[in-house]
Amino acid sequence: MERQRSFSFKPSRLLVFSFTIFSSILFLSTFTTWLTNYAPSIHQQIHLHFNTSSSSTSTTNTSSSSSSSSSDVGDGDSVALPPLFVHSLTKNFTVSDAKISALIDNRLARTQKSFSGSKSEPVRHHVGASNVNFTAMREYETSPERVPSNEQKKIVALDGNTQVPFLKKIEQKGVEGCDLTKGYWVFDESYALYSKYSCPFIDEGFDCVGNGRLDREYSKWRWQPKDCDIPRFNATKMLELIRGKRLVFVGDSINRNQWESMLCMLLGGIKDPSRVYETRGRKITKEKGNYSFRFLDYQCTVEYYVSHFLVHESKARIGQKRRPTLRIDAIDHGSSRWRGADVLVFNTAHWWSHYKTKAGIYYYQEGNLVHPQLNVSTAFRKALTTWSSWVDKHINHRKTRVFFRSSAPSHFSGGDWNSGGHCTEATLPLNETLLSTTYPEKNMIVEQIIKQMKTPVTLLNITSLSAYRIDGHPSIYGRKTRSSRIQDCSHWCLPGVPDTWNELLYFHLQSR
Ligand SMILES: *[C@@H]1O[C@H](CO)[C@@H](O)[C@H](O)[C@H]1NC(C)=O
Ligand SMILES: *[C@@H]1O[C@H](CO)[C@@H](O)[C@H](O)[C@H]1NC(C)=O
Ligand SMILES: *[C@@H]1O[C@H](CO)[C@@H](O)[C@H](O)[C@H]1NC(C)=O
Ligand SMILES: *[C@@H]1O[C@H](CO)[C@@H](O)[C@H](O)[C@H]1NC(C)=O
Ligand SMILES: *[C@@H]1O[C@H](CO)[C@@H](O)[C@H](O)[C@H]1NC(C)=O
Ligand SMILES: *[C@@H]1O[C@H](CO)[C@@H](O)[C@H](O)[C@H]1NC(C)=O
Ligand SMILES: *[C@@H]1O[C@H](CO)[C@@H](O)[C@H](O)[C@H]1NC(C)=O
Ligand SMILES: *[C@@H]1O[C@H](CO)[C@@H](O)[C@H](O)[C@H]1NC(C)=O
Ligand SMILES: CC(=O)N[C@H]1CO[C@H](CO)[C@@H](O)[C@@H]1O
Repeated sequence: MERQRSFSFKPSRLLVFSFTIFSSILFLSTFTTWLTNYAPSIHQQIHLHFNTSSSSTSTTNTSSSSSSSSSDVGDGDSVALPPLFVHSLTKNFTVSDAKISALIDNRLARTQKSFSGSKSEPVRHHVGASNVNFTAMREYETSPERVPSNEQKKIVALDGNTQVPFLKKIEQKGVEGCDLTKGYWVFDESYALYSKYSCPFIDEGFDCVGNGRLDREYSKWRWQPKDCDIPRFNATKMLELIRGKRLVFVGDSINRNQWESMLCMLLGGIKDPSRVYETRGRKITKEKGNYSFRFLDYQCTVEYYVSHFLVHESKARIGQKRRPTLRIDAIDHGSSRWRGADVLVFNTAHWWSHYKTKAGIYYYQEGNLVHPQLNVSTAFRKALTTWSSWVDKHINHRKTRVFFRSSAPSHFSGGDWNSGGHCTEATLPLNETLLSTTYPEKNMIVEQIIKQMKTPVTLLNITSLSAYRIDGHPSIYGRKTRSSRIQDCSHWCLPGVPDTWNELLYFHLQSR
């Protein structure tokens, strides 16, 4: 009875029925139009990937990437460099979750092959034309939370030859007293944590993909400490940790690098990106050094203040002229904006160079005295002492967690940053034997000063682990208009190495 009644076509039901049909059609056609509009970028993507693989033939010569370049990439489907979104943006398009997991499996299997170095026959896959659920793919691509299960992950050792199935569940090994700085980089297909396409905050200098860099391996290495595991970054958890708080980065452009990475990583935990904005509507550029991004859903801000030296850049009359000096006895005047932060991440290092400090000649100033000459180490120590006194005086360590990030290594070979130094040929991390073993003196000074402070300061000791990552710099991909004469082997592509620094920061914040 009931059933019969429900199937009878009353006029009102007919109306509802036709309306449903109509809106479905409307939705479908809108959707189709939308997809059609996406088409140009699809082709560009596929084109890029085609070039990627062929270019790796000529530029890399390692066991891992040469094997990938031997594979057939004729259908535009990338073998070694597989960001998922490439496959997802196809015009013909049905929705099926089963196909997605098949695609991911497939993709992982292929990548494993390409990195095992044992594959000799060309691989011919037509995954590029697969039909996928776009929503699901985007989520996979952009959200750090969506990880393929552990069974699907593989570890590839640095040399690319040994391959260890990663079958065990990630169990948190004991982290008490674990030295996070000792370990190795493992190739992990489930990284990067975000992409250029999911994060609008990457500025030109770090946007290697946007500037034409074709290889992607550099964004897929995960730092594995020898004696413990660090948890994968969980954006939701991190946002919970800083709910209602101010997370503030203060330092040079390498800290801006890390800050932008943090913005991108956190965005993975936000459903509506329009609820993340710069409080004064500023766009990130190299020049302005003053940003505060608000995450409305968590009532927190993630801020960056430029300060090359942490102390005050000033001017003084020397002879006839007013010349720039550095007040190593006075904190940066921007410091009023650092106060009241809940998490502070400082750094300074790169600007303390012969070149940028006028060789220390009539540059460093204390009170009215401009030192005729002072060596960098002495000046650096004095400046950091000024910084440490400021922190001890103005920071309430019960409210604020203070970090100091150790210096990040540069990788110029054949010259310096301003004399033809380069790093563009590197697409894989350095092998242990090639690491420079000299530990920077500035880090030792930082360490000594932190030890004497009243305020507990956590050293984010990223120097040694980053030293492997010669492959992580923008090199010639630090700007849209490429010039091979000046390369950037100091900053880092995003996504990339600074994401790891932030995972360490997350680890420290979380495990208090
Ligand atoms: C690549 O490596 C092979 C063997 O290691 C070597 O013979 C060849 O010269 C290298 N090619 C380039 C371009 O470096
Ligand atoms: C889907 O697209 C692929 C490649 O673009 C093509 O080979 C295939 O025929 C298309 N299928 C349909 C049903 O349009
Ligand atoms: C597509 O994927 C999303 C995310 O997993 C899911 O919510 C949605 O139901 C899927 N759509 C269909 C029609 O399966
Ligand atoms: C991330 O953290 C949130 C909140 O604690 C939790 O619900 C979620 O399961 C976590 N995601 C992963 C992948 O662990
Ligand atoms: C590092 O490189 C050297 C020389 O190329 C090689 O002999 C050594 O096996 C490599 N070590 C590792 C851990 O790959
Ligand atoms: C940072 O890590 C490196 C590598 O383990 C170590 O040699 C150095 O002493 C550490 N520095 C500090 C201040 O802990
Ligand atoms: C940062 O912003 C404040 C307030 O808008 C301004 O007074 C200050 O000069 C800015 N500092 C820099 C380095 O842009
Ligand atoms: C800098 O000066 C100090 C004290 O005069 C001296 O001990 C140190 O060796 C000097 N460092 C350099 C790099 O010249
Ligand atoms: C940017 C770039 O290298 N583009 C090349 C991609 O590959 C095609 C065909 O191999 C070349 O014609 C493009 O110049």
